Amino acid sequence: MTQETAAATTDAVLDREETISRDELEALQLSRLQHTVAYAYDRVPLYKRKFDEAGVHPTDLRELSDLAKFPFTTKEDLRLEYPFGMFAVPQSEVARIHASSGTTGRATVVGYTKKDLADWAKLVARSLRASGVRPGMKVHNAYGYGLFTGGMGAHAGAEALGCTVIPISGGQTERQITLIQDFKPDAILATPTYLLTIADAMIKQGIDPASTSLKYAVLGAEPWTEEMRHELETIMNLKACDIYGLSEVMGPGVAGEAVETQDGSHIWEDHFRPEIIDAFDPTVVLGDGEPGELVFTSLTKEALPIIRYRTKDLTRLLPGTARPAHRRMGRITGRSDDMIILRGVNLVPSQIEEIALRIPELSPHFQLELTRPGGTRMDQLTVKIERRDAVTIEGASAAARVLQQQIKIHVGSSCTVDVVEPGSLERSNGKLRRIYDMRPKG
Ligand code: DLL
Repeated sequence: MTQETAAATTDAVLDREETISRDELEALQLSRLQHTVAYAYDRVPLYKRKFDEAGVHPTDLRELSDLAKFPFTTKEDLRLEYPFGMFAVPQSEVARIHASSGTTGRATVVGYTKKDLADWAKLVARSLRASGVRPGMKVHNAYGYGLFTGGMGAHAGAEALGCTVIPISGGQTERQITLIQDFKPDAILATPTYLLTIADAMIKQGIDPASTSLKYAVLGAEPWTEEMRHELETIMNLKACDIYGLSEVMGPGVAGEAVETQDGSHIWEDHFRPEIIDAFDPTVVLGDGEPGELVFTSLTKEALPIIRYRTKDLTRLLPGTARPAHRRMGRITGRSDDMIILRGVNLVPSQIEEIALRIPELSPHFQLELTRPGGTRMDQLTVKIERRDAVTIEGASAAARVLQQQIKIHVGSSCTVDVVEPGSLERSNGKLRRIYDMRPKG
């Protein structure tokens, strides 16, 4: 697609950086990257130490591919430098702090200067606009507010775009439904599984989720599939687009999907330089189109510059379409640390979602239980999945057999499928936990 047609497919005024050529973008990336590595080296002792140990210096970065010479940054680095060791500015210049929940260890803390917050809001605004949201629209923001970057990040972006923001946060689903009915928002921002919870609760109240005022949903913070998009768009009668991001790199809005193409999120490459590496041999940087682990380097951040951050998210880079200069990312198929290795076969929850949603008797509500039955050393996977409301017990057991076979064919794992009553599995309030690992520890 040429730049002119890309701009013509949208009625919105785009940022200049959204319409520049790839050459211009890469020149901008190089100068920003050179600045960022020098800035990080000069201001953050951890980067100085790591660069020195690796025998690289910021002046070695002469072209974009030189980035591969620099060491990676991991979540562990942020944890070791807890809380503020990786900040590149004095605390008095830090305008806001966010943190990850720290369910798997110490929280990771991230900080923003005033300029970082303005850039973040601009990129979320850009993402929302790409997904169909326009100034003047009412936006129901159901991402959690607080230390999680979702709520406040999405909020600031919607405000910057010129929307009327309804800051409901996550949870209190009944209240969400009342406000959707009374305030008549045009767009909803939520995790895909929480939107499903809302739709489900509407149906229980006798409200048709397709009858609301909602026309756009901008969904992220957890993996979701094309099948889930189809499910949500159908039951809610809206357009659902992806938004991607992570706290360590910024928060939501690192990448956003265009509603006219719905073909994956465009990474806003004027602010972030992405790479894909082999998750098992990180020295190998893979080419566009090849699947691997996503790595980001920030290009403009002041409080927390981040160099080659290993996201653990598995995806691939694709050429830009609706925003030609900005590469897209394929769907996140999963996280390398969410991968179940079952008798030598790798499996991520999205694979189950994809297969299950093609079976009409089965709902998108499922969880994966890993056990090691007594006396054996064999891991056992049980897929617990709710049947759809109108399905009979016989229909459900036939569907269970189909799911089991399909998982065997497409994933290569043998598992048990347990089709359960509608409404019996835990519902999402935000990021949904899919995996329940009940294997003995150690
Ligand atoms: O989840 C930021 C965010 C908030 C993104 C709201 C989008 C919307 P963290 O809590 O740091 O930040 O979690 C980041 O969530 O590494 C991915 O594994 C996952 N993730 C985020 N967006 C997507 C997405 C926020 N669109 C981690 N698709 C990331 C798949 C996603 N996974």
